[in-house]
Amino acid sequence: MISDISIVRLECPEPAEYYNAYITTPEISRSFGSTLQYACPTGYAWVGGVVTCSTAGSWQSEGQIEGCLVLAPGSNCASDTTCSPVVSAKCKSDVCVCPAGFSYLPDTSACTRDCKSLFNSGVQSNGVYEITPDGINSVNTLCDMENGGWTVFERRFIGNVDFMLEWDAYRQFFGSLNGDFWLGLDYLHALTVADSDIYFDFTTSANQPFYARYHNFSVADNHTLFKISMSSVYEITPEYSNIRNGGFYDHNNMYFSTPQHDNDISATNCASTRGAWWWNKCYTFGMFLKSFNFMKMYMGYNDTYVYFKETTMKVRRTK
Ligand SMILES: [Ca+2]
Repeated sequence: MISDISIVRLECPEPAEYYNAYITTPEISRSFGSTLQYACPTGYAWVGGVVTCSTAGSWQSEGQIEGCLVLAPGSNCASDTTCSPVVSAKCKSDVCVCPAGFSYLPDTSACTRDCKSLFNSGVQSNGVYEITPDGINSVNTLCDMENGGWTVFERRFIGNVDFMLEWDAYRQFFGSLNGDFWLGLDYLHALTVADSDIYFDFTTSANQPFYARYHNFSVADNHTLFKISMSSVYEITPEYSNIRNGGFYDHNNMYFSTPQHDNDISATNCASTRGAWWWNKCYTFGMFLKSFNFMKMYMGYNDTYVYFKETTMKVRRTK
């Protein structure tokens, strides 16, 4: 008769991989009590200590494993205070490091990731700054500091940059930071992994300001076709408050489309005539990526459109 059989692990699984990290232990044993020593390339520090195969059958560290973090100047430290000349730096594993996902920028002597972290470091002037949205790759963009550190991902007020482009172009930066530009969908995804707001800061062709702000905004990655989501909470210029379905909110859960990548929910191909956007059925908020003279928004009644001569789109982490 077979009695209860419980499966007992006799060793740990293959060691986990951490970005940038490599194992320096000469011979890896997976039996209980064995230890692993991870290390990182120059400029990074391993935070997680020695990793041991526990009798529970899993690799564990005495501290929390955070992987390879970017070193901040300050060499050895005893507490966060020792690292404090570098804004946001922390003392971990006896060295000063930037938080996960942040990098160190010597110009500002701060650990940074986006315009908000620069703003929190004390940078107060609007301008072009280097940011690292994914914590690895850096890119220059415009920061709106006077409103609290918004990262600008689109600006169009001159009209000399062609926005009628395809998928791969929209994934990356194009244009000029002195003029019209698009930051890139991969960066926009990285910037909105943390809870964020999106803000549309426009000027109508009649020289009137228009704004709209949507909360809990995020952009998925390339595999998910840069699908957007947001909450139904939004603020908009009062005179446009009766815009159809909340304007941009009408595009909630839509995928990004370009002329040759029709991911919209229309029987037609919105992007082929209107330019790239998170199209739904070719209407409402977003007819401005085709040509500079067609930056317009459908109001949803009486075939009314609002035309814009300047558009700025930006995002900001809420925490
Ligand atoms: Ca379609």
